Amino acid sequence: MVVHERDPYNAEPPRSALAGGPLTPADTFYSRNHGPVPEIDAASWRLALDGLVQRPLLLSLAELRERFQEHTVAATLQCAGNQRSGFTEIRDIPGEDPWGPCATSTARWTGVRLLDLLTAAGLKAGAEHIAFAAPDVSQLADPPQPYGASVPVAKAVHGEVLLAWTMNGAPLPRVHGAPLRVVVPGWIGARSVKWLQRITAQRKPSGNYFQATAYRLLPADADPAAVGAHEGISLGPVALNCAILRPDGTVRRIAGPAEIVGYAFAGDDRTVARVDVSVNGGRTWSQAGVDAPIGPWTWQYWRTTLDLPEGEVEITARAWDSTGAAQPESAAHLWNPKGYANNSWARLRLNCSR
Ligand code: MTE
Ligand code: MO
Repeated sequence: MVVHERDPYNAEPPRSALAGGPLTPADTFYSRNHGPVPEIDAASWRLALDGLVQRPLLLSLAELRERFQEHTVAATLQCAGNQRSGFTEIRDIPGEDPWGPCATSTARWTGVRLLDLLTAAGLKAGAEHIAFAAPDVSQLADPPQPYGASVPVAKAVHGEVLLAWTMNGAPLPRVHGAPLRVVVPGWIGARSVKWLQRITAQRKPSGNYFQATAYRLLPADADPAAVGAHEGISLGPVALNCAILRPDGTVRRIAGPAEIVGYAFAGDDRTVARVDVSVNGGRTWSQAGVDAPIGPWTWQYWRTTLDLPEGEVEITARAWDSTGAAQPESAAHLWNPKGYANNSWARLRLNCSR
């Protein structure tokens, strides 16, 4: 893993580790933490569901599993800070890790539908947002506070939003949120709250620092230390993006035909419709083959074989989604003070010898 920070633990896999296929093993899956990883005793743990509901719930893991039907959803998680390193090349972003293109991974998650819990509890009129609360206290929040987030009811009651205890068929690892985490497919990873303890139906989005202040897109000239809560654009659905996974740029290449492989992720309920690849800095492009997603909520792999010229080579890739939207060319006009949502064209520099 490429470790950006040990405490809190923040790490992404190398490109080559993701190149193998669309499901990411748990020990290769990126880790994004804002505080210490809590150790929760699953036997005494309880999940509370309260707020604007007719029948509040308090459930043990066993009760959750007994009362509700189990569902499995393959979903890609992606941090809003994925590809931030493309921004820091333009202008420094103090206090934020320079994530490369691998702050994203895909797993099959098994658990219960948030929809089914909300149906059992019965939403009251006025419930517009579903807030999630966890116990891990982040010293990076202002003021320091446990992690939290929310999604609008319209997303919460889509059947794909899970409360999961299993990842790729094995118990959810502690670092990924055991005993129970939220999985909000197609939305930025920040909404998929780990170590879930409490779900609250409420009128307004969560007031938690990580919903109200962080994970918002601020204008380039804003001072993130000075802006108040609720400024900027709250991030939800992931923006269309792609990355080159193979070759990975770490080994010297021989010029000539090479298979180029990557992922593209359309976010929310869109799919990837086309990926173009260039090995001459965008003078000419060729269309890559795009794999079908392994489920409606996952990234898609693409591949093509192109002749790598001798010398300095820049491989460039750009994707289109099912609505016809394309990735922007440059990160320069996307730059924002917290460094979120850099979905500009993927670029990889290589040196090829004869
Ligand atoms: N949940 C809690 N309780 N604490 C956190 O720090 N980080 C969020 C989200 N859920 C976080 C959390 C962010 S920003 C991301 S991108 C994903 O978890 C990362 O999930 P992973 O570490 O399992 O890859
Ligand atoms: Mo994130």
